[in-house]
Amino acid sequence: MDVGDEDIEDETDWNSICSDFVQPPHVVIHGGKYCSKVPVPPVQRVILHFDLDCFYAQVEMIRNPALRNVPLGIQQKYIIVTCNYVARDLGVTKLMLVTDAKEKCPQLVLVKGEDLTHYRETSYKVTELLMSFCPLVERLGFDENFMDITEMVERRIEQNPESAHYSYEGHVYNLDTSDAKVMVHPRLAVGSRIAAELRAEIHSKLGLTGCAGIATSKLLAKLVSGAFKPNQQTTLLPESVKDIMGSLNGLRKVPGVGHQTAKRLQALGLVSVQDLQLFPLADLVREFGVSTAQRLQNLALGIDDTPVTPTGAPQSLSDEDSFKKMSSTNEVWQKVKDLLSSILDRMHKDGRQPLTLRLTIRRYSATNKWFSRESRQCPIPNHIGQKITSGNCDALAQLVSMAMKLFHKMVDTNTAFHLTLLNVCFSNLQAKCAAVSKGSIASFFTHRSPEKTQASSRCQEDLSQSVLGNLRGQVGSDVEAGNSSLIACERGKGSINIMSPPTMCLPSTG
Ligand code: DCP
Ligand code: MG
Ligand code: MG
Repeated sequence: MDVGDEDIEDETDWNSICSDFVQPPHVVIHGGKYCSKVPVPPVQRVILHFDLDCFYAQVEMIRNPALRNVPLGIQQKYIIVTCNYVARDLGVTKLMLVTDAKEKCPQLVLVKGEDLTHYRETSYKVTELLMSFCPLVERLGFDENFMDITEMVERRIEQNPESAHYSYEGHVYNLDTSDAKVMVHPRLAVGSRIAAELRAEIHSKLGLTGCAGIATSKLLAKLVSGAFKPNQQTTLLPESVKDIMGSLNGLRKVPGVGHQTAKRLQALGLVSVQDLQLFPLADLVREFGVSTAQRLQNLALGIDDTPVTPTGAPQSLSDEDSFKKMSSTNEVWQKVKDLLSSILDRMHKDGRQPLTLRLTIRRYSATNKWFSRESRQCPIPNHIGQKITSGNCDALAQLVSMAMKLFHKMVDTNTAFHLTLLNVCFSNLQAKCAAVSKGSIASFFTHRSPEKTQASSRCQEDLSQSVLGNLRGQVGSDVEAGNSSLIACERGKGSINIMSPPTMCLPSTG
């Protein structure tokens, strides 16, 4: 799980190796307009990317409708992790310091967002709803889902060939849909209609609004989904791939190119997306090896053929907290106990039996602040595992003692120590029945009992959720560093901080 793997970054875990990339699209764009004589590749797949609007704020506004019309900020530690669009209109932005936000907008209403229980529940409801239309749904973080609707589109066109003549629903990237020259790609047009229907469904069933991107790959769907916000959708035509890639302001904006990779690219003199597009592949290969080099260059060209990989139930459950300084064994013991009792509750609801306990620490380091996690793990004896599953409270004391042994393996408490993060994790989750072992989100749900509000404010869920958990864990330290861009780069680090391939299956960079 270790976060040491910092090459898969951003909000995505572009973690599969792409062996057979498609060739770059042979597209010539004239002033951003489609020219019908130019050959473009046929639309092979139709991929949707959904991203909910101001997600945590929406969940809070649903829980308390009085918050709908006031500027609302969701606070974690000293940061506004998100805010509703009323607040955004008044100048508040995501990841603003609370003090700055209050200065900008004194009437800002703050709600604590450290307990992720409701966000997690709502997040899974969205995935589950989408899965009821098509099983090819892949979660990415708490508020994003990819969906491969190619078959749905084909079926619709077969059943109703007229639908292929539909125009686009919503926006078309960089094009004016009223312009007669806008080429209708039947599959994308039908895809845009399906996206609109799914968004309407999410709204009518769950009361949530969000944006969607419609394109031929995950990379492009993700890039285009935020073109118009909030509560809108945008289709990217193959003719505009070059435009959208060219519009990205720096390599870090390419999903899949994370902080570390960008640094290595910069060392080669590459800063812009175009730099990477044009860089001799052989030179890139020398630095990254063949597959990563090729993948990186393909990403820069907007090429991505990684599949939408349906998300299963989480492969592990973990919880963590970060702090400025922890330097006594007693404090560690108390924190480990708190974290364990929170995941014990979730593990019990999940119904599977964890076979492994892992403890992760982060020591203070002035030079390597973000990526210096260490962990130790041990098997959980069957009798304790069974207590966890059955909700027997005795398990807590035994697990705390196991975790403290792991702690002492890593930290010599006879000398001074300075920790900034603790994470406890149950992994190797063993299903009790076949339905769960299929690992579907739906079965994960089915086997969960109704969730109570958790007292702990630091729940973290592995799988894509660890993106946010990890990131959230960094927020406190980030405030100290005053560096919010690092927060963003940590997101993807979170997404790889898991036992099994988690989120977006675009290739990793390293
Ligand atoms: N989040 C977080 N810490 C961050 C970034 C995000 O806790 N550094 C949480 C809060 C967000 C949620 O993740 O509500 C989803 O993140 P998005 O980037 O999608 O932001 P929002 O959904 O809040 O807003 P938008 O409407 O811009 O998508
Ligand atoms: Mg969002
Ligand atoms: Mg998002």
